[in-house]
Amino acid sequence: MLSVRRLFPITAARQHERRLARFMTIPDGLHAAGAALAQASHFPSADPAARAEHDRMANAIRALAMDAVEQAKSGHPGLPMGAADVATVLFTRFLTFDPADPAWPDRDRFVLSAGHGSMLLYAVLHLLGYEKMKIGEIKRFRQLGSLTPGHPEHRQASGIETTTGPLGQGLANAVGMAIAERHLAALFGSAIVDHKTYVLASDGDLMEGISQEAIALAGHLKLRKLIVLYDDNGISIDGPTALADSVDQVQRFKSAGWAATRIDGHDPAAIAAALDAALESDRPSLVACRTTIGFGAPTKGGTEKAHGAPLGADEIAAARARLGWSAPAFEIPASIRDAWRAAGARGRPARLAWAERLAALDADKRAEFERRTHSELPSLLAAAVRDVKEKLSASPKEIATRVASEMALDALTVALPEMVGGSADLTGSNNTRPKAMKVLSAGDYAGRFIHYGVREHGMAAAMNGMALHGGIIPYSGTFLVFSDYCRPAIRLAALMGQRVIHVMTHDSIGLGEDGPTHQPVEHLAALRAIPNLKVFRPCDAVETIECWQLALETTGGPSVLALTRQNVPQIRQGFDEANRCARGAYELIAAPSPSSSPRAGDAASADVSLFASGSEVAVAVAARELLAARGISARVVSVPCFEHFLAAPEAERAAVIGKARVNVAVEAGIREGWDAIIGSDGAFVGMTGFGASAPYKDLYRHFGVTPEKVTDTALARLQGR
Ligand SMILES: Cc1ncc(C[n+]2csc(CCOP(=O)(O)OP(=O)(O)O)c2C)c(N)n1
Repeated sequence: MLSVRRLFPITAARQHERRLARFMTIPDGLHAAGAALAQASHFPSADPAARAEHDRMANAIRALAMDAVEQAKSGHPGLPMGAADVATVLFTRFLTFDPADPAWPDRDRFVLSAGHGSMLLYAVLHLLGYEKMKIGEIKRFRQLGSLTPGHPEHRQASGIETTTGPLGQGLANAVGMAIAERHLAALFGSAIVDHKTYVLASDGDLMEGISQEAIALAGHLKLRKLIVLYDDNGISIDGPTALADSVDQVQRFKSAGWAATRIDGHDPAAIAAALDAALESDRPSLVACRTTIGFGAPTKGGTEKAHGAPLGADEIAAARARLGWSAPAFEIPASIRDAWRAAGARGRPARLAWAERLAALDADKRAEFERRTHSELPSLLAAAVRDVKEKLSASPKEIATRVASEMALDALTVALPEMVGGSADLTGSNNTRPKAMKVLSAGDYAGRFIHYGVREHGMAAAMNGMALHGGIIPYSGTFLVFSDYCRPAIRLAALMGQRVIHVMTHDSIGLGEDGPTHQPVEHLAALRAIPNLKVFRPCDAVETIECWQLALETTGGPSVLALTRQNVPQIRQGFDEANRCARGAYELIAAPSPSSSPRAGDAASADVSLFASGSEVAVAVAARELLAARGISARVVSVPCFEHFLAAPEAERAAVIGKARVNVAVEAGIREGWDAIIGSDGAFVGMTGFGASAPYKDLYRHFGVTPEKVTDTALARLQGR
């Protein structure tokens, strides 16, 4: 049947239409079953009135999707129309939530991974009675400033759990949400944390590579409360999915450790039965729901023509007739609206009962739960940072910044129990697992360290899901060069303003022998180009703990900590309470005293300002000495975070940049981005192409990222002035 259907989707569409026609002849009076439908525990498949009521409720989604896309003159009607039956059963009978409190921590999560079908979500939220999702928002679909952008954008207040659009991300976010649920349930008990994560995923979601990383991790961790409804319509943009795909998704999920089944996605009884079974499963569940894209549209339904364009007035009129939908555009008949509202009201008693259980919880535990769900940092953070700094001041360390990061984590993860760490199979290299941290596994969800496997993309997207879920600060590790494998998820974390922290070690040619495949060159610049992402590159152990503190305090966005493999000297000596990295760039070493140069002594009159980040700060410090030996005064400015620096007031920035005759920056990466600090007339010492395989000191010499090169560059510039 599958192959016939995929080869002849229109035939399949017609079959669905015929079945639909059987239900559309029921006269209006029989629809009075209304809200009673929402009360039943199982779908009364034998009850024609209840079935008709279901159809009318599902058709409300279809009508709103057709109308909104038509009015916007763009959008995707096919998925909302095809998946309307699935969504109706899920939202009216299974999902636990309360529109009156969209952020209720113990609500079930729903992720529309196929974000292009956004009108499905907007229609459902409107129908259920989410306060902010008024009909005016539906009418302003895809317009500037509306709550109904082209793809769903995370807004907890209006019930959108995550931003989706790049296919596959939502599914992987949901895995993170399901991990968060299991973890918090293990800590706070199932009376306080006990909810499901539902996903609606499309063919495209499951074709994307990230889906494999996500489902493999979910299966391994036995995330039994994760339920994926697959909108198995066999159509994508180019036509039948058979053009490019012949995977048996049910088998694929099964082999990843999931329970998986295939049903008719237009049969509410089958949908309900599959969901009932999924709720009993000891594994995550896939329900592949056979649907017809654009269900109801007479000529475009079942074809790619329904996917991503308005159906047109004639097709909409014909679809309305077929569906038995006579209400004008954007109008929902009162009986149907009431039935949806009744479904929306289902969760209120559960929420109130939960609030009572929370109130009855031990006071300390309750305070901790609330602190974590409100993203409040504990007061212990400052003390932990101070403690590490004092230790480093008493006994300075020449260590790699990745090792300094481990030292920081040893202290921070004790102070912040909400930190959940991990690594994409580079735990020993990334130094992200403090010795005392237990592993989170299917047998122990209370653990706090996740072995993500070699799955950088899935890891980064799951971290977004954990942050979105709340109660957790996810951090993890990989090599900086593999930030490319995480980039789509990091970009979404930045767009959504989610606090996730990526430890990315082996941050330059300084990693040495692994060679150019592993040596990031353009990555710092590429990451700095992402809006609302902070890229920290500390120069030593003291800056490392300071950058960690700043990343943790950045509640409104993600951070990357770029850390060295190789040892670096501790340049920051002596105890300094202030977090100097908070300024993004600061004068680390002033120009030498005036005795060695008539121009020396202050930022304004130094001959040379040397700017550097990370391991190259030590290069700049050595260059300063070489210049001093030649009677040239140079100051060193450490630049651990462009984003903090560029956000500082102009006068502050000008003071840090100074007025030396020559500005030179040194970083073992490409120049891109540095002009904002050194000016387009500044000199840059760094990389212009890929690295090479050799011991790292040889590489620094080979590529000229050395104190001598910095010195020569500065001298040449001074002579040219
Ligand atoms: C990562 C990514 N690549 C490409 C797209 C563009 N795109 C949007 S929907 C889609 C495929 C549509 O097929 P399917 O997922 O089956 O959705 P349906 O046609 O059933 O609505 C594509 C390629 C995207 N949104 N994300």
